[in-house]
Order: sequence, then structure tokens, then C-alpha cells
Amino acid sequence: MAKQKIKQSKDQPVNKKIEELEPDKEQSTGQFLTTNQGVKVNDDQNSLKGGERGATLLEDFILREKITHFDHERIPERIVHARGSGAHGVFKLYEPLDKYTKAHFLNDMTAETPVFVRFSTVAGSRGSTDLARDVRGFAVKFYTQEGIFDLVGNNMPVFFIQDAIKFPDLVHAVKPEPDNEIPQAASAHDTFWDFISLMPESAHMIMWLMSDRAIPRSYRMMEGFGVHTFRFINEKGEASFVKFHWKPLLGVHSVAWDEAQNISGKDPDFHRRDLWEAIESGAFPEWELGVQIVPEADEFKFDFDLLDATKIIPEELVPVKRIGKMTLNRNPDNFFAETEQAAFHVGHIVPGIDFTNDPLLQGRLFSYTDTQLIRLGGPNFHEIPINRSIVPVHNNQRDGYMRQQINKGKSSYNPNSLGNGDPIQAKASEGGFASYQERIDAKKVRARSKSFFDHFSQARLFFNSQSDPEKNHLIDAFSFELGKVKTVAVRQRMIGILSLIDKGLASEVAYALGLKVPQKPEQPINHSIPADGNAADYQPTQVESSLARSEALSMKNTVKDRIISRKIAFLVADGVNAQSINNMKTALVSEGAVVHIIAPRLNAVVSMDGEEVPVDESFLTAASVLYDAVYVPGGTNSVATLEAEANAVHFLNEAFKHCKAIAADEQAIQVLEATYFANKLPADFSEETILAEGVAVSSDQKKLARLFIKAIALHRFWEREKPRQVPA
Ligand code: HDD
Repeated sequence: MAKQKIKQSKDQPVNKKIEELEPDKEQSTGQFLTTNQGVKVNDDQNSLKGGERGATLLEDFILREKITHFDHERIPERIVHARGSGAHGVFKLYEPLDKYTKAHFLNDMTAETPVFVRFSTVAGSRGSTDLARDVRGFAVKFYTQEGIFDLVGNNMPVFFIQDAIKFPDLVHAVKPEPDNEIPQAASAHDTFWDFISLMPESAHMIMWLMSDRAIPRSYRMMEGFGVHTFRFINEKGEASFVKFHWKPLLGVHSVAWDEAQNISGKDPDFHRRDLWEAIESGAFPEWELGVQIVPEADEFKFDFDLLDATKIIPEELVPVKRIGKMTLNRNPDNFFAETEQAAFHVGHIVPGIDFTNDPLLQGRLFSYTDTQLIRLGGPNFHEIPINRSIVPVHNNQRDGYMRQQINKGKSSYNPNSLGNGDPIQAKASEGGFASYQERIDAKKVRARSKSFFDHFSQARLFFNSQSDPEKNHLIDAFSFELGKVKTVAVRQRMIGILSLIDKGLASEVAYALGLKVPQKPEQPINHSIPADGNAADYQPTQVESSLARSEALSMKNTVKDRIISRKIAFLVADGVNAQSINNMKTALVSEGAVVHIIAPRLNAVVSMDGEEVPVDESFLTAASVLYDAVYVPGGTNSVATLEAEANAVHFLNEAFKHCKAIAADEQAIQVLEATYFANKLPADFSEETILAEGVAVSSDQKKLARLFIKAIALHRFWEREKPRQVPA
């Protein structure tokens, strides 16, 4: 098991981007308060008045400046992905990729490319909860030696729609309903499912959205995907297709739906806090960048279209090659300046990377600059420190709101002779970007390729690849979400769609909704047809996937051998056995976990030997949903108090319900016996049973710690949910 590396965020070497940001930073320590014009302020407590009780004078420039600036503090939030958190880091390459791409940062083994990453939810507003059932944004800005490359992806590898022209419809449907602005940060409402039920192309994405991927345990435990097929271009001008993946070294893990809903109340900033605290404590999140490369000649080799963003390339067909590692090692200094003002754009690419004709990607290429114009207030958003390239910018673009750069000289046009012809164009051999010369010979049409018409085979592949608990969670998620839909016809239409994915799934959800699966499911009418189109020409095609399952699609097969940064609750009261705390704590902390001592009241408890044991949280401020596992140390009086303490028993009940690892010193078994799962305690506490059921009790503290660590690393014991009715 990996040992935790303690490297504090502030001790990290300064990367080129952090260095570049330095001159823009302000630190007030030991300084006088000034106005924005630099005038020292003498009284920041009282406005200027005509007499002590008199009216305030218009002349008070200090008051006016302060209030005016305050009045203009807010900018529009992002239309989607409004809620997010960012961090700085670096990307390092494992091996040069010159065979495929000439991009400098993917070839130079000495390069350490600075990155800024922003994770987000999609639907909720800036202040909404982190634990909404939603897609998560995973946007990475690489500050390369050749300019900025943005990889603006999600934690799901496919998308709802195939053509960007449907994006405003999708977003209008998923955002709160326009009459009453309900619900916030959720997709469990009529407009969303109305749209989805009429858009069979969303079937695959809906399976991901209803899966546990939509409720991650942490931003640090999510995969990331570039979604579209992009192009790599090498020095010789040869192209290959590429899909980008981020693989988290901590594995891919999620919480339970009931838990997600609880966390939303207990700590709506759960993911934001988790990312911040992990980086502050030196448990730096890491991802490997993976690529799936398809030679250009193989473009038509698959039973799906590489240009269709509702399709993955299963890893069994094209393996993911891990080419480098990203480490996030520094929190921003200022949320607004860095995270909020970060402007990502899928169209920011560097030589060696290019687009494909994926119609979703093509539309995105317009949207991202356009949205920054309104959100950040004008065309100079690239000059905001977080968005600035680390290489100099020289061109003939001028002026506009909030221009920072002071361009010297008379000429701002090309060609020019007055400015010596500068700035000059770069040849491709000098690093100039030259678009890939794709051959185009086509009619100008508004159309969708027939190769985009299979909507169900990969949705089915996803379902078939899930473990039983994951399948149950999908059924429950559909039942919950559609259960919130008021319009029965919409629910019924969704059952029709589900029946084309998997009959068992459809009948389970139909049962929960009190509906019937149509005997012969009506072929869903694809409503995204042009006015003059013939409906029959737009029916989805039924294709069987060439694969029965794809292991990479199930979180069951993820990394489960480490507990770095996992949060463990110790439940204690006066009279606790300090030895029983310390032995377990030392073992967990040495594996990188974080331990919180939780007691009936704050400050400290007194151990059975009269020692003071500091307390981190009380039962009032803590909740089991904020922890990965629970331990109850020994000590007769402590155990007697906890057994009679409803909050302690509830803490354990909830942890059990959410399938978490639980351990108790043998002396503390009576606390477990006070819980609702007392009659479900394992018959024995052998290693095998503990690792199967996730509840460990022993008097041998070394053995207990060793097995508890293994159990925590397994993340959850979903089998406990059988027969899928666990009371709180
Ligand atoms: Fe988008 C933001 C990811 C389709 C239009 N998108 C945004 C962000 C992410 C994505 C991660 C937040 C970036 C940040 O943290 O600032 N978007 C995706 C992915 C898509 C996708 C993976 C499909 C594969 N997006 C998409 C389409 C359109 C947009 C089809 C429009 C045609 N997206 C936007 C936007 C946003 C945005 C309106 C809102 C804020 C922003 O750009 O900066 O332009």
C-alpha cells in the first residue's frame, strides 16, 4: 500500500505560471489602507456628513468609490458549470509521443507544463450543493511553451446530444423550470425528462447520469474524458484520431444516493472542501493522462461513428495508453480572480492537436469565446492573469474594454512596412499553427449522418458492464428521478426508451412507477427531425454491440488498495482507552488517512488514564456522511456513554446503511450491539469475513488496524444493501 507523501502545498517548487502570476498578487500585511487611486484613507468607519447627524455629502469620494466598486462585484455566472472549484498543478510526460503528435508538451521529457484545473457541476447555480446528481466538468488549462491548450471535458465519456444546435434546448430543459425556478441543481423534473424521452440519442448518456458516476465521492476520485474524438498531427503532417482520458490514481469512487442527499444538507461544499483540504495537507490529487489512438485508416472500422459524441471507443477495442501524470499541488490564492475568471475553450489548441468534424465539437468552438464576452465583459479576457499564456502574445488585435497590454509602435495591421512587417507569421517549421488539410468534397446540407442513428447498443453495453449493486443503483436512480416527474406520459415514454436498452431495467423501473412496460415497445419516434423530413428516415437503428461487457465501465474494477486522504471518524467519550485510539490512529495516519476524534462535546475528553484527548468535532457538528469509515475505541466508561448516546448510535447506523467500513475495539462491541445492525454483525471476525462484510472487531489492535485499513481501501460493502431495504 502506498505511504502518504507529506509535501506541503506551500513547499512546492514554483512553476512557470505561478511565477508569471506573482507580480499581480497583492498582500496587505503591514500596509496602509488606500483608495483605488492610492490615497491613504484616514477614516474607513464614517462617511463625510454635513454635521454629526447631517446628510452624507456627495463629495465623499472615499464612500462613493467603495460603494460603487461593491455594487459591481458580481459577474454573470457561467450559463452551465456555474458551480466549481479550481487548483493549480503540473503535468509531466512519461514518454515522447512524436510518432503521433508534434505538440511540444507531449514530446519534451524535460518539460513540466503548468496546469490550472476547474471541476464543476453542470446544472446548479454558483451557490448550489456539490452533491447533486449531475455530470461533473473536468476542465484543464495547459500553459504550454506553444500557447494554451484547454482540454474541456467531463467525468463521463459521452454527451446527451450529437449536434451543438441542440445544446440550448438541452440546457433549457435541465435548468430549473422557467415559471418557478424549481428545482435547483437537479434533473428530477418534468422538463428534463420530457426532452430526454423525445431524444433517443441521449440514451447512453442518461445511463451514465443515472449511475453512481453522477455522485462522486470526491473530485479527486473521478475519471475525466475529452469526450470528442480529436486529431493528433505529427511532424510529417500525418494524422491519427485521439480520445483523451484522465485516470485518477486514487481510483473512481462514489457515494450512495441517500448519502449524497444528506451531504447536500450537512456540507454543501463537500467536494470543494475535500479538494482544498487534500491539497493543503499535501495529499496531492494525481491523474494519468491516457490516450486512445486510432490510425486515420481505421476511421470506419468500428460499428459506431468516431464523430458521434454519444459513443465511447471501448477500451477492449482500443486500449488507453497512459502518457503522463498531472499533479494538483497548489490551491488558488483568490477564488474569484483565478477560479471564477478562468476561461476555458475547447478551441484553444496548439500545433500537433486538431479538431475533427464531430458536430458537437464544431458548435462548441463558437460557444466558448462567445460566452466569455458577456461573462467576463469583453474581448480582452485572455489578459486576465489566470487566462494569460506563459509565452508572449504579439498580434494586431487592439483596444476593447479593460485592455491591459500597452502596444508600442504605429502599425496594428498586416501587411505593414512602417512596423518592419512585424509581427511576422511563423512557418509550420517555426511552430506556426497550420490546420490539418482534411479533404472535403461535399454538398452543403443540414443533415445528420445515418452512422449516428444507433442510440441503444452502447447504453446496453454500459448496463451489462455494471456489477449487481451498480445495476440496482441505476434502477433506483431512474425510479427516483422519474418518480419526481409529474406528467405520466413522460414517465411512460421513458419506460419505452428503457425497454429498448434493457427489458429487466425497464420492468424494474416500471414497477416502481406503477406502470407497465409496453409489450411491443413502440419504436421511439425521433423528434429531432427537420420539418420536411420523413419520420421513417429518422428512426433509430437497432445494433448489437460487438462486445458483451467492458470492464472499464464498472467502478467495481477500480483501484482499491489505498486509503490516502480518506477521513475516518473515531467515536469517543470520557473514559476512553487512549492506547486504543493511538494504536489505530498511528496505523491509519501512516497510510495517509485523516482521523477526526468525535465526542459528545467539543474541546477534549479525559481518557481512562486521566489524559486529555483533543476532540475535533462534536456529534452536533459532525455526521457520518462526511466520513469514509468509523472506529470505536475501547474504555469502559466511554463505551457505556456511547451505547446510550443516540447520536453515536445513529452515526454508526448511517455508516452501516451507507455500506462503510466499521471497526471496534473488542471492548466496544456493546456500542455496535446498540445499533440496528446488531443482528447483522458477522458470525465471526476472521480476515475473510471482515473483508467481505466490512465490520471488524478484535482485541488484537495490530490485526484490527491492518484489516480496517484493507476494508477502508475497498471503499464500500454494497452487498449490505441486500435485500435493498436498509433502514437508517
Ligand atoms: Fe460546455 C462550459 C464541458 C458541450 C457550451 N463545458 C463548460 C465547462 C465544461 C464543459 C467542463 C466548464 C468550464 C469551466 O470550468 O469554466 N461542454 C463540456 C463537454 C461537452 C460540452 C464535455 C460535450 C462534449 N458546451 C457544450 C456544447 C456547448 C457548450 C455543445 C454549446 C454549443 N460550455 C458551454 C458554454 C460554457 C461551457 C456555454 C459555459 C461557461 C463557459 O463555457 O465558459 O460556452
